[in-house]
Amino acid sequence: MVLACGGSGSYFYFMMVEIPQILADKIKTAQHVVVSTGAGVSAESGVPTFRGEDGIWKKMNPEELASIDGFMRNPDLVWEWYQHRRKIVSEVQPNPGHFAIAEMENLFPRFTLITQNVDNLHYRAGSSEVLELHGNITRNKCLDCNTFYDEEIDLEAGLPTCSCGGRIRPDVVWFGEMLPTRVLEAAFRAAEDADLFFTVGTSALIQPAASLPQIALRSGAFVVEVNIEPTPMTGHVGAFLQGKSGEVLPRVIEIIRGQ
Ligand code: BJW
Ligand code: ZN
Repeated sequence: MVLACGGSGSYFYFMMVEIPQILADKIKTAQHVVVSTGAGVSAESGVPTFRGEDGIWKKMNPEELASIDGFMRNPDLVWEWYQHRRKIVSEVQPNPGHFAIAEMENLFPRFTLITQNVDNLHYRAGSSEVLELHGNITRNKCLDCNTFYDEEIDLEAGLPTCSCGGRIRPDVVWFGEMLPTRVLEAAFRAAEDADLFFTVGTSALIQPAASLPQIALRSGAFVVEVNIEPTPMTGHVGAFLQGKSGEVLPRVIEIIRGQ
């Protein structure tokens, strides 16, 4: 809500986060709360989102950078891009949205956090368990034998290879690739079981992540969307809280705490 007040011909605008009463009531009785996040939750930390005017895919081609075919064609380019993004995520800090979500896990009988983000910021904010649907940019794995490698990559030493001879790649999920089965199954189960489901900072376009709030809706959950702008989910949710997650979610915490 935008509140305008003024005097002597000048106006000052204050953004206020208005939490509808129905959501405040759901919050008080919720048994299993699920939060599912996308790139928007990290935008206020300075991590670029993918779509929209300033999104990564405005300047970069997802088929070249986020697909196995692109990696096989030009591994140097893909590695350089991931090393660049690793530098970004290592230099930024979690924001009040991440911290509010981390706090939520102590405030409900059951809580599940699901993210499409690979930036590790939920863990850095203190969340204890995160269902990372699209992997984690801080890890690497072998393309052939799936061995994980935690060591830092130095591209000046050449492209990294596994002891089996296979190519090492970032442990993230590219287009056309299956999501990690156990993580995805756990996310589906949580969406089916949730009675209050928050979808935060995602354009709700990428499957299968985009189907999670729909599953929650079909299973009877109250679904809340937090986003700076409407998405294909907006017309279906119980409440749309338009605003930055770093401002809206701390307000939700105040409601949970009864303030
Ligand atoms: C704020 C904010 C603030 C800003 N506060 N909000 C046809 C052909 C081929 C494939 C498909 C097809 N149809 C469907 C598919 C499947 C495909 C898909 O969904 N494609 C779509 C294009 C339709 N999906 C897949 O391929 C997945 N695998 C799969 O389905 O396997 C089975 C299968 C295989 C083959 C065929 C069919 C089925 C895998 C998807 C992997 C996605 N990978 C990426 C890259 C990860 C690695 C990396 O980071 O490098 O994941 S792409 C990118 O998009 C990244 C994200 O996790 C993902 C979602 O983006 P997200 O988080 O929603 O970000 P944005 O930027 O889109 O939105 C940000 C939002 O925040 C906006 O709404 C803003 O308004 C908002 N915002 N600031 C609150 N401060
Ligand atoms: Zn290997």
